[in-house]
Amino acid sequence: MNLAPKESVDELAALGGRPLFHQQLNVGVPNLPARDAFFRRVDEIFGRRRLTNKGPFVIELEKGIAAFLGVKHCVCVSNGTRALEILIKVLGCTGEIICPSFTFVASAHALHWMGLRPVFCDIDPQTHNIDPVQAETLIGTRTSGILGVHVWGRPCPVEELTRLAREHGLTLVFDAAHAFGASAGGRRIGSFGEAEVFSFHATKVFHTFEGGAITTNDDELADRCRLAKNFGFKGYDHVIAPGTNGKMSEVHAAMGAAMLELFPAIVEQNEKRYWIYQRGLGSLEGVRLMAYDEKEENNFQYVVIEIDEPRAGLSRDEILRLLHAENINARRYFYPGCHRMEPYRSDTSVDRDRLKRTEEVSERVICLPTGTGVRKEDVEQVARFIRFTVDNAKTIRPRLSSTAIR
Ligand code: T4K
Repeated sequence: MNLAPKESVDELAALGGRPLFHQQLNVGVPNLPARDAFFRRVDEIFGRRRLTNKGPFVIELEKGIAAFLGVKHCVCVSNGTRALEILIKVLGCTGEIICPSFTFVASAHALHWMGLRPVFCDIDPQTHNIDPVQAETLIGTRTSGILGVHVWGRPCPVEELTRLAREHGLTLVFDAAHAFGASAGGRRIGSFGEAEVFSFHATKVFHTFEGGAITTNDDELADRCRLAKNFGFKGYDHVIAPGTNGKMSEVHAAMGAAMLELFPAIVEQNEKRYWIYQRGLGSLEGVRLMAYDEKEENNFQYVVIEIDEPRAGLSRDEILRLLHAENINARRYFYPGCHRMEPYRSDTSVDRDRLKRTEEVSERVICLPTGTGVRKEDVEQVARFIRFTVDNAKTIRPRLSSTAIR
């Protein structure tokens, strides 16, 4: 049982009242299949004693995902970060790669870890996706590619980036970590650029506990990724290329198989929660709820709001502090932007002026709890609570202490 909605400012947990939720309400609570759908597959794994390395569940999952996304090849990998690293290594990228700073730090780290330099590009503040106009200005003699990111599962400007890459002879890949089941121009994400990379981390709409995949229509590239994720082995003792260990295990793939069956139902539940937030917050002064494009397929896994401090009467961090006190563990992804994280912030050649919109957006964004692990009534409570804070901003603000966001 959680508490009834707040009726007065004195009841706010940040001001000494009791929290709205007894237990923490998190962003990223995993969606789960029925126990049986998972455990009967685990039983099969025990029976076969095939635990990893091209096991039947991995092969089945790769086929299932490729069919679902409408792409020729899906190569399952141990996680999304490793999948990015393998892909850019196999593609032979060198020097600099243009990518947005407004993304999860793994996008940039994967490049850095492979000895490349991420050149950070600003975003379109409306979509939070990479700005292709600025991207073009960043192309230099050392640029070998572009890494587009479909932030929040909304497609980044695929057409413009494809044109840019073609005109300048650059490699184009996409970080589609958020975009499983989403479409761009009516076509499911997964087959754009040379290849795309998904994350199947536990917090993702479709997951395999930990996991990821590279998807592509390029037969040779798929073969090379398969080799690379298994130490370069072709057959038992024939190593024909350098490689690493990026294999997905059978238990992970078993979870994936169960999740794939459930995926449409999860999206339906996500969408319901998104519309509850939309009804609760859609018209609230100073709060912009990022809309999904109804012409596209969407997975609705991220519910993102932006706080316009002058109009809301409270800053993003003040609202976050109020939410956290109520045990609503909303997140400020992707604060403060990769370029303000190490090792990139110590790189004195990074021009922060160029990344103004990234900095502005990262000061305004809040991700709200959603997904099948969060009850619809709780979503309603969260929306009502945010409305309450904005409606009472004038009274709340002077009483808020300046404790740091955790
Ligand atoms: N590119 C992009 C654009 C990405 O967003 C990501 C990952 C990647 C690449 C890399 O893919 P992977 O290598 O991860 O496959 C999380 C995830 O760890 C990360 O996968 C994700 N993006 C990112 C957006 O969010 P954290 O540090 O916030 O996650 P974590 O583990 O603290 O979980 C968040 C909350 O979820 C927890 O506070 C509680 C809840 N939770 C989490 C887990 C793992 C649960 O309730 N149960 C769980 O099992 O980064």
